Amino acid sequence: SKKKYGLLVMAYGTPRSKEEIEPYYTHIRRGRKPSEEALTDLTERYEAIGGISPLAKITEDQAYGLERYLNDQYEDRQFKAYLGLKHIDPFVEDAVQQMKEDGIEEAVSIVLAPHFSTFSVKSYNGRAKEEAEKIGGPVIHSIESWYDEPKFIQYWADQVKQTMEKIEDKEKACVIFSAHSLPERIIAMGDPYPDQLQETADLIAKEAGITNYTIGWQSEGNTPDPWIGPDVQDLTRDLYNEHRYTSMVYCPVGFVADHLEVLFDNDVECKVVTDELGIDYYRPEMPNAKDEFLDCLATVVSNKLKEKE
Ligand code: FEC
Repeated sequence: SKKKYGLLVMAYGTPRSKEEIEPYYTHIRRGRKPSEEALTDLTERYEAIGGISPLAKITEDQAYGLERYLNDQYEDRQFKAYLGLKHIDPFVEDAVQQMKEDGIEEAVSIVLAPHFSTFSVKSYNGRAKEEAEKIGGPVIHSIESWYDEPKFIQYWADQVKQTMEKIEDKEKACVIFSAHSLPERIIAMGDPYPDQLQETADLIAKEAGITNYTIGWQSEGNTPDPWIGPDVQDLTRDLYNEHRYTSMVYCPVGFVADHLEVLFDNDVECKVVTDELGIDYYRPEMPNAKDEFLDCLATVVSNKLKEKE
């Protein structure tokens, strides 16, 4: 019979109802309740994108879609997907416990975010391994990053090319590749996150044949520490002032799904700036659970398994 193999898919998580916004936000803030004002602000952002984020469903479709792609590919083993979320149940630890209960001895883990950082990928993988050690759970082979996977680059290059076809004056269009900002102190800690975003941007630009592009940061948190910049909104104004671009193309390549940080921070907030400048706003489609993307993730996982065998 086929060997049972755990597939731990980790992602950020999102509130599934209005009632879940407060506990979710409290978890993000490491147990500190948000102020009434901050909670209202966040609730209004969810309302602006339709009440609740589409992320919960997309994350599930990605996890179970990836499981299906891997099971089609392998004859000797049966993958079983376990969803482990960072800020809402099922938490990363719940998924590890479930794997143990199901008798899984070995697993591979992937985070649904392409770039490594101590604040994101390292913390997901750390939580999974810590729980596994604590309960004598499965051996977990963790994928650290996949920002340069050729199928990932190809996905975005295709999206950029398709978007460029809609733009008449291509010389006057600029692409902004962005990721979630993080506190600046990660740079002093030698975190590879900013360099990985730059490399993703360079690879996509080369493949898509574009030269007007740059990287930027978005969605920075509401804390007193300095965050990595330039923020995509400020960057839009600076690029316009310097080059008089007439179209801006936003590629939030640090994310893989339609969610608040894209549907609000790009589609509402960046759009306010392009409207104010009187220029065109474009935001290519996110990978979500598209076939090309599930195939990309399956390649990342099978490369990891080949590497250790
Ligand atoms: O519900 C949705 O549709 C959106 C889900 C969502 C994703 C996401 C991705 C990332 N975050 C990262 C880091 C931080 C840091 C802080 C922070 C704060 C928030 C808040 C919400 C939120 N994040 Fe998030 N993030 C998403 C949602 N994030 C809501 C709280 C309100 C706000 O500040 O807007 C600051 C924490 C603090 O206060 O100390 C840091 C990173 C990613 C991308 C990687 C990943 O997906 O893991 C990094 C999706």
